[in-house]
Amino acid sequence: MSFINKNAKEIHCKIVYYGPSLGGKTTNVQWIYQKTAQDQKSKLVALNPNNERTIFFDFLPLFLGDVRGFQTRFHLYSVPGQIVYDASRKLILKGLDGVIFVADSQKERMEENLESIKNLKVNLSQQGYDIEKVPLIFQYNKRDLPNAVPLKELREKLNLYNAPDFEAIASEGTGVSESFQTMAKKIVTILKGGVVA
Ligand SMILES: Nc1nc2c(ncn2[C@@H]2O[C@H](COP(=O)(O)OP(=O)(O)O)[C@@H](O)[C@H]2O)c(=O)[nH]1
Ligand SMILES: [Mg+2]
Repeated sequence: MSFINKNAKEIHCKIVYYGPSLGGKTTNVQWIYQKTAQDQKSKLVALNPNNERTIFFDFLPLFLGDVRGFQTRFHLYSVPGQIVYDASRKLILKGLDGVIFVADSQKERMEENLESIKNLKVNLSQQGYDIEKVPLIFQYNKRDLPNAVPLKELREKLNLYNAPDFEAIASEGTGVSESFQTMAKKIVTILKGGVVA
């Protein structure tokens, strides 16, 4: 759920990057941070000092325009993907407006992708969200690697929700902005009271 700051005339929205360990969640958030001008963003914060580099920051994406005189400030979080950090993942999901699921395209990582989606579904429902209704985007990352599974197969196996999806090479920035902007626009449409398929 978005949070409204009437004094600052801002609506705060939260996007969570979810997915298996080492899939590229932190790389996505870091890329957007680096591409955002200094005066539009907060500091980049590391949540816990494990090797998963769980990070967050917030910023004002200028391309969106305003919602009835309010600017939209987006908070981006990367969750830790490893199974042992389930408590942290649950906590980070609280108050979310949308999820970008970063899948690792490598054949060897398919099982972990599936496991992570199952985990997302359970954790969302524990927070009172329905995976079928929450704004959701799939990003098939690491398309540059030779062992990447064909797009069609990823779609069939992972995107059971007919969510918008994108191919990405997050380490080169490919597909990162597209994924974020599609999610941000989706959230703003909802804020404006529009219908989102
Ligand atoms: N080859 C390749 N490596 C990537 C890509 N995206 C991220 N990586 C690398 O994968 C590793 C894990 O990325 P990270 O963002 O930390 O994953 P996270 O655990 O999901 O946050 C890092 O070494 C990244 O540089 C990609 O598209 N292609
Ligand atoms: Mg990470």
